[in-house]
Amino acid sequence: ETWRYAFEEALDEVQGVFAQKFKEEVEANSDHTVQLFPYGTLGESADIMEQAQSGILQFVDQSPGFTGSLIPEAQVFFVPYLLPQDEEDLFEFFRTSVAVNEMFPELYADQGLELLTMFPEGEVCMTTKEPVTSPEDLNEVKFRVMTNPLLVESYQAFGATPTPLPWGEVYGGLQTNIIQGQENPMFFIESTKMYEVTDYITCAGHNNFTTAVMANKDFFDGLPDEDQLMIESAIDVAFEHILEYQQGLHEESIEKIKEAKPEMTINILSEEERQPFKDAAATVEEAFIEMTGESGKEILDQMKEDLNQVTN
Ligand code: 6CS
Repeated sequence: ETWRYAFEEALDEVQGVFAQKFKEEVEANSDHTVQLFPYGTLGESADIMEQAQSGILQFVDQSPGFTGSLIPEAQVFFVPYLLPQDEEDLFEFFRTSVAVNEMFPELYADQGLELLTMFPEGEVCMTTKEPVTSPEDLNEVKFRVMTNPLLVESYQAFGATPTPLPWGEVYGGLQTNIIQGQENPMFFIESTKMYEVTDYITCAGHNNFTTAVMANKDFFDGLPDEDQLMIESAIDVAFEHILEYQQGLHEESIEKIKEAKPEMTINILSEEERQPFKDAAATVEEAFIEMTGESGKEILDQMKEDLNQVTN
């Protein structure tokens, strides 16, 4: 049988590298084949999610940045400064988190999705046309965010004018000055040439990009046990592979950006400069609880407990 798997990035970007490893494992350990659909081949992120929910696709990678409208609790990944900056702690969190591995699967299941894994894609940095060292510098900056209300809340708290847009409109939007900023992990800033349409990169350490891979639930539930187990172990292999793949990727991407555009300014904010951004996080956390109620609060509390386990 051929299974169809779509994701939000190119084949040689992080989601694509994960998908290729998954495909390789499935094909080595079963008679099934996996057909990969990189970003753009089947539409935007929202389109591939619909296709996965309706069963046209068996597998989909959609980031919580876009899943927030479907599963509001998934927006927890946009509470600033919640995830640790230390890579080992972060990786261990995704491996062991009760919220990620036990609670979120139930919420995805309610939407007809079997959540297979969540993994980090790297520290998120801002790219803008003017320098940013404080929230004041974001004043009047139309800042593109993925389409979820909490991210809008975040950038409002950071002082900007948040503009939710699908990925496909970002490069052109920056080029034509409809927007003046966006955020993404360094590898993605490099691979999508964001440095061509912005002049400053600012890292405030406020988040790490999280993504999620899922299967259509009816499809998954209908599989024999041996196939389900085979898929789960292919996911485990791809998960460890993608963490290893990302070691040093942030720094390598910075080098490539500097090579492509020597005049690009890359600024890592100091602790002092980060403080006002950190102060804004409390408002965002409150907004998250307001939006998601008891269920969101439970997830947030569990996540904090899970984070405590890995950072202590
Ligand atoms: O910003 C975005 O919309 C995109 N960023 C990444 C790192 N992956 C896919 C997503 O569409």
